[in-house]
Amino acid sequence: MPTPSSRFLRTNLNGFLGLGNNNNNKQEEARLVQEVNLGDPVVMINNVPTVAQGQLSTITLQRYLSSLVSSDESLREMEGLMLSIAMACKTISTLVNRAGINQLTGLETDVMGTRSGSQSGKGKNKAKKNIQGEDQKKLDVLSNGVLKNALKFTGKLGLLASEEEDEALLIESALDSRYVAVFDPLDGSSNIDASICTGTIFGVLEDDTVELKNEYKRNNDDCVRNADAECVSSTEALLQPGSQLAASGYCMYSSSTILVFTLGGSHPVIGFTLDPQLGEFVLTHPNMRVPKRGTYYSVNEGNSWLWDASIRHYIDKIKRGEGETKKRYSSRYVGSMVGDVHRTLLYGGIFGNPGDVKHRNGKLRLVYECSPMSFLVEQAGGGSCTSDGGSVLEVVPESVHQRSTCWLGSIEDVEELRAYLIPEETN
Ligand code: FBP
Repeated sequence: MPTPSSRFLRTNLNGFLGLGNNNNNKQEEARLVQEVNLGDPVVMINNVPTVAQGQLSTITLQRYLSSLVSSDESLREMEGLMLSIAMACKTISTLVNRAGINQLTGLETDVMGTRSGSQSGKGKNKAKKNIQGEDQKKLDVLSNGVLKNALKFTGKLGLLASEEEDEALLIESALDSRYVAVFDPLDGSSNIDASICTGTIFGVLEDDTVELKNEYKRNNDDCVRNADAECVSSTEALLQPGSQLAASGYCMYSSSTILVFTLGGSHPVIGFTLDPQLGEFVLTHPNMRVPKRGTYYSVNEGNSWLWDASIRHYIDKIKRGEGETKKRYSSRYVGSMVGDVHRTLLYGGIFGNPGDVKHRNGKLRLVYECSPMSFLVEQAGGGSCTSDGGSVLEVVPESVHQRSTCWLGSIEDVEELRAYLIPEETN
């Protein structure tokens, strides 16, 4: 991981700390350069990094993770995975920021006609679609490539699934690794050409992956390959309920680039902001907790006429201030799950993609959108449920790209909603 040059830090830290150029300050500056780069292990209380006021941003992601590993060696592989995910998110952040400059907006297309040898040679551009029939944006495909390769090269993953890959991919060089990963490389990409916030969502599952090896062996040490000669897999290793996640998170590309994740168990939900000067993710949110109750609801009301009556009733009540708090709720909806969930994590309230008579299971995908985000929000003290009031984290996926309804946010708001979703007799 590239570290900022000490000359860069010297010039900037002097200004940042108002240090002159005499010797004592040089020692102070050298101590801080050391501290920012690697520095002493971070003081952790219950796995929450605890630093003096104003010192947060001296803790880089690398330093936080190496401190975790120094007290828990079993996290070594996860450290490598998270650093690679962070590196990929930095790259995607640059691609997104420069999309207009580098002509990376718009759809990924196939030139039709030339392939079928038309005389004119001038083929018609046709939008490429992913397996769900959605048009792929150029940045969907690019981000997918960046994250896929970053994860592959860790050597710590045997299998991965992405919104932009038709099938799960087996990583031949790491068949006996401990982890498998799922991700949505650029969520909310329908907003990308308007430079509205988008994000990357990821989840890491543990799996003995013996099955992977067996599948490979069954194919005479080979596998079925896709057009890019990658190994596709039909294994069930990825079809685990969200409650089995070992880690999950997102990276939001907006006015800031913010990486938020949890390693589950007794680990907090933690946030790092990309410092464009240092080129490093630095700690800004050491222990994210969703407020117990909020005053915002975040859902695409354009579909309200198609919703189940119970959902329309709930939204109507909280809008009018006739809900449990008697406070009137305001609507906030970006249309990018990462942006809407990040705001809900910080300010409270409830976000949902409820499904409706036309799309029973809503628009979001269970394995790499709903499960990782519900795992994160529940780890931060919030709640989540499906539109029938059940637990998102207990839904066992039947396929990698299956859709699921999904609500998440402040625990009291989710509980209030569930009272509308679950008929009286079962309450
Ligand atoms: P993708 O871009 O990953 O397909 O994301 C789906 C998404 O854009 C979510 O980010 C967002 O919450 C939802 O769809 C918006 O759905 P709708 O258009 O129904 O409001």
